[in-house]
Amino acid sequence: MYIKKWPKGAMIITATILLWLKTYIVYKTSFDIKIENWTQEIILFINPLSFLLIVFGISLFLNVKKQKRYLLTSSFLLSVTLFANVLFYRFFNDYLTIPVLFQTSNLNDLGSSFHELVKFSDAFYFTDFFVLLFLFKGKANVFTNFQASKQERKIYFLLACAIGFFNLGLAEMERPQLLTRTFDREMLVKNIGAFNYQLYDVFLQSKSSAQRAMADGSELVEINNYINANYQQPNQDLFGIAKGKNIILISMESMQNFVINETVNGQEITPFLNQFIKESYYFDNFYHQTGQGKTSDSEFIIENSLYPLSRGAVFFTHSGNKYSATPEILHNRGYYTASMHANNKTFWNRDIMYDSLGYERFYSLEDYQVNDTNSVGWGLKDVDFFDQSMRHLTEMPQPFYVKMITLTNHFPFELDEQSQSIAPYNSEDKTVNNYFLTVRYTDEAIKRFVQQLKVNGLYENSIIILYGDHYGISENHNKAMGEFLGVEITPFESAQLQRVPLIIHIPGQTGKTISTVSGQIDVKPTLLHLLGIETKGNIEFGTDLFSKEDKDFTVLRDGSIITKDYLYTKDTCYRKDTGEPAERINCEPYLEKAKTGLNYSDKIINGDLLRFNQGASQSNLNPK
Ligand code: GP9
Ligand code: MN
Repeated sequence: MYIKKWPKGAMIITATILLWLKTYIVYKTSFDIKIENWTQEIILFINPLSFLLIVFGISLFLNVKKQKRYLLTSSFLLSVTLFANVLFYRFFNDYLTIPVLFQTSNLNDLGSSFHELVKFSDAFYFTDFFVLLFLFKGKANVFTNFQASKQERKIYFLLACAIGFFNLGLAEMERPQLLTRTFDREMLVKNIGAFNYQLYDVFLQSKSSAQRAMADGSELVEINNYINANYQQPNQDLFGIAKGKNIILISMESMQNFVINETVNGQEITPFLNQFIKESYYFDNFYHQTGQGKTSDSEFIIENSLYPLSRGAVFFTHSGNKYSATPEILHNRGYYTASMHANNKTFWNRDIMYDSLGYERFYSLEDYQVNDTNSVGWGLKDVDFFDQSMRHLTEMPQPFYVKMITLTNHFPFELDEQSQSIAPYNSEDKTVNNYFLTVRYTDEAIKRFVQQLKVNGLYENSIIILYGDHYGISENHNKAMGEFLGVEITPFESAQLQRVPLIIHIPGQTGKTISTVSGQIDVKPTLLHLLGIETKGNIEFGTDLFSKEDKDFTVLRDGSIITKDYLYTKDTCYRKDTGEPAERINCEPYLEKAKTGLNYSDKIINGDLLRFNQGASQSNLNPK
């Protein structure tokens, strides 16, 4: 059979076109990339091209024999990278970063979630590779062997770079300062493409490693000035009101604020919390500020009053740093400190990080009896978790500071039928439907726990702080969420949905709802002041929530800003009362402040700057 050979160079072009088109199809089908105009669509379409041309172009330097092997291998590896991003996105609604890749212990534990994520049809993600394999190795070998001349290579790479610069130029027009403000991975992928993004991430990783090596304490002067300028006086009526009391901090998995005082099919979703907030301080404008580190980020923010990182989980990337976290401060003041969470102790690198945070004891999976009947989804059910934890609580020395992390209300929100006490929501979205069931279940578990605290005589001498760790319903579920809430989920609504409940119960205090705009970053100074510990001089980015000074400003990790009257997200300033876009100038004053705060916090973490600050903070002093 005579096969007509394709022109020289066709090999690279075929490999490029196949992967290029696939990448674009994956963008459109597997990621939720919002496109607002034609320029953005063009950017999205062309953004894989220059990268692929350059990578595949390397084959022009190889001898004829090695070219095919090189093209096949690189095409396969790039497809794997893309597919890994697809899987990661399904679960986290976010793109991969190198630090996250090394969190293999977490990936192992994904367990039940993993089955939900990988489908048989996923083999389609490699179609282009099989086509390439067939063209290269099959009988139909249509390619001419070709050794490029110096001149040809020059023209080729000049062209590839020109396409790259054209792409960057368009992107810079659409999104000024794209590379300097990388809080938002979606923007990056949308503008420079999934592959360049991954490359850029390698650059960021090396930069952060270099930062620690180069740091000396001098940056702290400037940071301290910023922090002192933002310090807020404690409320004297409440300062020290909880002195010597036990602290029970409960992290409520994926608990968003919209479920509070809300019903599904006419039934309350959180009947207990709705009661409990009446006898507690309840903050209904409180935002989570987590990034890729999810639960661990929330723990980090709450106990350090520092922002988490914009990529990766601090618990992994900087667990060896020096911190001055709440458990350490309280331990130095005679408290017994423990964390309780019925999951593998290595998940989120907790076993290592907890030492740096000052925990004396971590009650992890091995301290709980977990079997088929008392577990569901991610592991031990919340009711059993609290039951078993109670035994540890009653035996430990007082005063104690204990953090308890719930788990049942975790994606994909599985729950056995006997434990369901309300009917699911009725929409096309299974995740949203089931979310209410597990929230309702966790509410019940907390109710029983509080009853047990009373029975065991711990209720009256303990401060109970409940907070939602991060969102549970991602933007993948906007349609069903929109139905439930009766509004269209715009970027404005999405940002508002990042509110999580914060409930502080102080024995003897009557309840009050506080609507100040605030975030997880504010919990540490608030708690320390309640305990009568001064925080002036501490390196913390939050402020006391009970302070009488004006606050009403919070920053999310993606750079979104919420103030009393305005909300800034995805490069747009909105009026809060109407949700309509407002003049950018209204948000402008906060933008600079937010950026400075996030940058300083990053500097502290990347440079491990607190190691230069030993003994400086008052609250860290050991009074003994
Ligand atoms: C795992 C639990 C859940 O230990 O904290 O983690 P998440 O996926 O929510 O970060
Ligand atoms: Mn979580």
